[in-house]
Amino acid sequence: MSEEGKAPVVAEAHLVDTFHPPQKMLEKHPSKPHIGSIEEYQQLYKQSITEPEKFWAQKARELLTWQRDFETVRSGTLANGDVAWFPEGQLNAAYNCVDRHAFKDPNKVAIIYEADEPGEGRNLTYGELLREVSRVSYVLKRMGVRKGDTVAVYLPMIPEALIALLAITRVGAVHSVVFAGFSADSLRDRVIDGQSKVVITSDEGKRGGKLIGTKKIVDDALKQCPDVTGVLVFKRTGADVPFTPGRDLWWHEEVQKWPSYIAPEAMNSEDPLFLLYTSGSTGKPKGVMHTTGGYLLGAAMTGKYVFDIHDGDKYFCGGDVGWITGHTYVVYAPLLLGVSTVVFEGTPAYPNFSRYWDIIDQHDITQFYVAPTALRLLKRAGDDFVKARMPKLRVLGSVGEPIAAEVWKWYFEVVGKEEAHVVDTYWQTETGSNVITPLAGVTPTKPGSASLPFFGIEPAIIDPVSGDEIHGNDVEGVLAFKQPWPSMARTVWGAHKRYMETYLDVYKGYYFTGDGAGRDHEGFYWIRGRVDDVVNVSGHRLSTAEIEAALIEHHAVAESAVVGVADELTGQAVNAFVAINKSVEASDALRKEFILQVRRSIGPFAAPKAVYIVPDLPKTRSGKIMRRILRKILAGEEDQLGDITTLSDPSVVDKIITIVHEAK
Ligand code: 6R9
Repeated sequence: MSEEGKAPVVAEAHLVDTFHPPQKMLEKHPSKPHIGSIEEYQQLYKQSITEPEKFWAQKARELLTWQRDFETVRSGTLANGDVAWFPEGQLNAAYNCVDRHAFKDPNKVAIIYEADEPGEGRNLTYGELLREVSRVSYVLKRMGVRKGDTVAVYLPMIPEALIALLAITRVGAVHSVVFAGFSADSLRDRVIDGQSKVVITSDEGKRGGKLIGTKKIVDDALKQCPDVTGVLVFKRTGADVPFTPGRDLWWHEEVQKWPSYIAPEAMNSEDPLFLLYTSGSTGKPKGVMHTTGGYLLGAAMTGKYVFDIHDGDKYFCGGDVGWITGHTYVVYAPLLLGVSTVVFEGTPAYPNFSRYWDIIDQHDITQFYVAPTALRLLKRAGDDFVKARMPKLRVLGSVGEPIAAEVWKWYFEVVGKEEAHVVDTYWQTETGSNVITPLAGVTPTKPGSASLPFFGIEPAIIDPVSGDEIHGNDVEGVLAFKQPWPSMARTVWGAHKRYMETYLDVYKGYYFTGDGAGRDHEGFYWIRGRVDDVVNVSGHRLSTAEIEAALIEHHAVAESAVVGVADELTGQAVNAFVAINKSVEASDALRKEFILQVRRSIGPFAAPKAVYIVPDLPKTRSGKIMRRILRKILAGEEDQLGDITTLSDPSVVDKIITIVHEAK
């Protein structure tokens, strides 16, 4: 540990180290961080909370290009669920991400494509991006896509995914990306719920040397989507895939027919920009809706201040465009700021565990952003794989789940060589962009803490029992926000009531995150994880209810209960308890079938790591499944089950304990 990297231990009471932005990071900086000091952050933060309209109006005009200026900065309230930002303003997302940079410097690299096979990638300049986006915009129009229509995107991580998104926004349509690891059933549900008319996909995908039959999955899904009139197919591998005449079109054939420029559609600031489906604690996935002006401002602001993006930077976010991290930090933040963004098709383990570091080294990457699950995997693989020098790397971001102190330190010392600032960024699909996070080059950090609120975010720790806000420091509770911020989700598609119930009615006047959190004696925030039935596997949000619903579809399943358990590699893992129908026999084959059922119904990433076939589930007399008891049993804490006499049949507990022990 170098002296520059480490400050004296301030947080003595908590025995945690505080790390200041490393001196070497500041030395290799092309100029200096956008914000000069922690005091400057504090002053600006205060302004963003006490004079939010003044603060955001200035930032919105500085970072975005408006076709029509706004008059009102913000209207509506959290309590009413009718928040709007810059309502009279008009702008276009693709114009802001592409045109304005292409006009200034068409030869600047916009996309660095790293294909699955090393060496097979290519670069796309802003000029090329503008031409590609324009041509695809024409194709979409020709396919009948109009302003306000939804277009589903089911693509691997290739430049065409970004081109597709930008073309959709250019014509004023709404993108709804479905992660290309979702099953046909999940895709079908999202296409139907989002009312998508057109789907954009590829013949196949390629990841970690394996092929993924994306077109086939789309074909399966669309058997039950009569409203989809067109499918645009990008040829990625050249595989022989079935084509439905009148519905399917080849991307490469269509784009040739159109000119290389089309004017962007002027959109109202509050027009929807995209839907992104995410798991909640109950029922089917929610189509979280983001609007144009506010979302783009959140992306640009956090790109600029959290990652300290400067002109000429090369930004690499390892997230998939199927998740919010890919939306905001592969596509929007870097392109809004006019820098180069890496689109990485592969995995961190292919062809070996050095892949990320080789990419960073080869392309002189300045900022890298990834989930702790990948870091745990790479840390376990061994330090020998981190041979690359990575001389330009200044910022190392973490996202999606809490990062353990040992992993944080490994990231800082072994990957960053103590020359890069680690930023642990807390946020959600619904928040649109980072909300509690250090600012690179500015905020002192403590491993495991997401540190301090971003501009405009006024956090509150709430007592979950009384519902009252707990003031002061050194407190624990659930995390909520007191003020609306520009990039917050505006609704759940077609289910505004659900939006209100999930986020805004829980504690009136606050936005409820669903996470537990603590605020330490210095005002730093520590995210404790979900307080609802959401499991976080490798940074993927999964709903236990959704997995249970998938299991129930199997004819042998009478009832099931799914819980998340701590897992060394994936953070949490899914474990399922299944009570089977009397007529069937428990067997390993049946357990495999249950796993397959979840893979088929949701996607491979949701598959339970363990399935326990049990005679019955622990239930209260009113029939509520006591998942808490199952969690305790899995954690080996059978002595802490509490009072089980209120169960309808307390004897099942011992039987379940025996089954779990035998399986382990
Ligand atoms: C961006 C993203 C959101 C949930 C969130 C929380 C967890 C995200 C975190 C974190 C601890 C961090 N989470 N970032 N927990 N530290 N830095 O992941 O969005 O997929 O919607 O998940 O992820 O539990 O509520 P999303």
